[in-house]
Amino acid sequence: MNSSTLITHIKARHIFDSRGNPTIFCKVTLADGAEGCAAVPSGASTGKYECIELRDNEKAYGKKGVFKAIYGINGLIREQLVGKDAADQEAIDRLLIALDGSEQKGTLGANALLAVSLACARASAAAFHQELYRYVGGAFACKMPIPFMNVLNGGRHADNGLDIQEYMIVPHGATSFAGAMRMGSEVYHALGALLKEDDYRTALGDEGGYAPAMKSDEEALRYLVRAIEFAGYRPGKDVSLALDAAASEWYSEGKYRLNHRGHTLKGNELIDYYESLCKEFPIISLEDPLAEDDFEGFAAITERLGKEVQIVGDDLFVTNAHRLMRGIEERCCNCVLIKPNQVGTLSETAKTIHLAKEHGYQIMLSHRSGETEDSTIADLSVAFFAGQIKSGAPARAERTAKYNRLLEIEDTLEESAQFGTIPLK
Ligand code: 2PG
Ligand code: MG
Repeated sequence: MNSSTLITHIKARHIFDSRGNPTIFCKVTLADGAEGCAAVPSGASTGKYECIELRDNEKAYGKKGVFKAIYGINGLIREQLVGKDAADQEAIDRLLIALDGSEQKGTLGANALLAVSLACARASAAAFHQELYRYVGGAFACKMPIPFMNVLNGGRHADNGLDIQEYMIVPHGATSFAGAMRMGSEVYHALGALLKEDDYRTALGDEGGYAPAMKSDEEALRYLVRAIEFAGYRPGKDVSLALDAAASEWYSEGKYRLNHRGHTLKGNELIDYYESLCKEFPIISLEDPLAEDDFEGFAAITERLGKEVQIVGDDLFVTNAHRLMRGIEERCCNCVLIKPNQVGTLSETAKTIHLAKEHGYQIMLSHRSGETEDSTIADLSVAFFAGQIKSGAPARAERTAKYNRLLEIEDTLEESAQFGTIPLK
């Protein structure tokens, strides 16, 4: 036990996220005066197996207040955690889980638990005078992730009628994180210019990407390829494409209803459709191509496309080690999306990552569509040697907070920094 890292105070209050909804900000103070703060994000296309985000469900803030969750932190959690060692992350997280006592963390709220869990890690890192990525990842944490930038928004993140939620560019041809950001930002602006030229609106969606009312997924993808070329890069060589279909949103009674296409598809027809998109466009990664309960469909698409294309489980796994274990057994996906707020504590996030790595899965750290200026996922991507991160477009402060933090880490690492590689295609 290290007496300087004992928790002396915990204080939570509410702040606003990028969609203008309340969320939790928490500060943990230790015996030596070190402090750590964390703010939690919030999703829109939330998986039904995610841990529960506790909201007040009262008139104020359109039922989205977080006062109950804050009350839990400033009451029971503070009472039980003061005097405990913030450097013992496992023990802190175990205690938080026990205090909540429910399967999906709906008693105190996964939002409350995560705010405290991350603030403890940050406070302890500060007490040891270490950067968070070093504190969590150790001396060899030097691998910079490839950014997956969502430059065209659809689905629940925009009101343009596009079925696919995220159209991402992946500048894997760069040799450094800074170089990848340059490519991504140039392509993003090229896309804006092309859309403007064709009289498409250039208003932005929730994740900072453009949200034009396009006729089809194919048209959106054609624009992305043109934007890559217009910016002077080679599609598929310097910059490739990735999609997050968020297909749970389309699923009902065994079928997938794609509003834009105006028809309903069976799982195998949807896989045919993805296969044709991957043939026509330089797509290297497909996230949530099928719905969260469709393990069979995920196994089928992984078998059919998984050697060439990364198949990412988000709503399917919800950063949960048990769900991932089932996916491993049933051969679903080859990459796991990691969102700490889906599971509620840093220790459980780490456990899922380690399980994924043991079984040869790739991992991608991820933001949520409702974000804050907190940049913890940037540090975690380096700490866990993730090699991949998605944090929206290279625009809007809540998105760039993560990218800018990674630029800072790369700059600090100097020669030791290594840039991620894409294992497929
Ligand atoms: C996703 C996320 C983040 P949301 O589906 O991957 O891009 O969206 O936070 O709305 O669940
Ligand atoms: Mg997703």
